[in-house]
Amino acid sequence: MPRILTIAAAQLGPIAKDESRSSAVARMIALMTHAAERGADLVVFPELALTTFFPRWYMEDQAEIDSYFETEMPSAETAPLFEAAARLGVGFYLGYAEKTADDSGTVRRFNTSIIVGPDGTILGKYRKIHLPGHRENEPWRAFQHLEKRYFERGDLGFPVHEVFGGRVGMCICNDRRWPETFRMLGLQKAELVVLGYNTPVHYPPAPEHDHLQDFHNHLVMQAGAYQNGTWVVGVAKAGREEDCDLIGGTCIIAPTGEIVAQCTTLGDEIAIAECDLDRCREIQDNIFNFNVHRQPDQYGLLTR
Ligand code: ING
Repeated sequence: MPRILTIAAAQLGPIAKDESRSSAVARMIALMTHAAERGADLVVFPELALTTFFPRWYMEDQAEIDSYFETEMPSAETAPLFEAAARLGVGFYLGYAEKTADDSGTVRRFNTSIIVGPDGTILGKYRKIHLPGHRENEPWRAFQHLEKRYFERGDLGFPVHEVFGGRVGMCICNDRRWPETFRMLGLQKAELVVLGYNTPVHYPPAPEHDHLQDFHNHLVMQAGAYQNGTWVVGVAKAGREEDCDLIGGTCIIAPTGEIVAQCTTLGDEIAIAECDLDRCREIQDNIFNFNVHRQPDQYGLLTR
């Protein structure tokens, strides 16, 4: 019996600074409903999908910063998304800013994603490990990228969850650029990696690469898929958001590295594909059969 998972990549267009969570949730429910009508089992939303990409601004007032974080999941504003998922019988991946307190009462803040089952229960959580950008205000930039200021590095590692009949891993945005991310998940035999991203067209430290953002976006996800024999679904928050152009390029990639579906606009749009999880075997049992071909004793530098 083939393990076919119908996955919808649910791209969001811009979320305005003053747009409510309820508005973003309503937009996501509309996409989820459309995806369910087309047979989706799993819907993947972007990184930080409940608010505008707030790390683009330097803020000092912690209350203002915290207004972009969720202290509970689901909350009153996000519960309708969980209820829609349960009603439609679909699971989903959601990226959001997580504010929590650890056992000692210390407040922690992470760039987080969760995977939620078709009954609305949270099946897994990931906290972003590769935080790009910078920590201090850098006025020379057209816009800031202060993820290192507003978030802590994730502390959950790169877990793979047995969900939706397969082995599913998560990552977030900049994580996808690092081969280590996909290899950590690949070494756990991930069959599907789901991720969201907010990627500006303009990269202030190297503007000569601005025209390459779409190429680099697909390059790293296609490589990650092929080199680990896993499906990859990458979902953008796209479009001109508060005067910052974000790339689209939302896509579903097979374990062969082929893009099998992608969005073609910079707005709210789904791309959908039937993903045969057993196709991972074509790669994981052959060209990238780690047990047979990989030489970890030669790779000491990788973790030194
Ligand atoms: N955004 C960007 C990303 O890694 C970036 C940051 C943009 C890095 C362009 C390099 C080039 O896609 C997030 N949120 O990580």
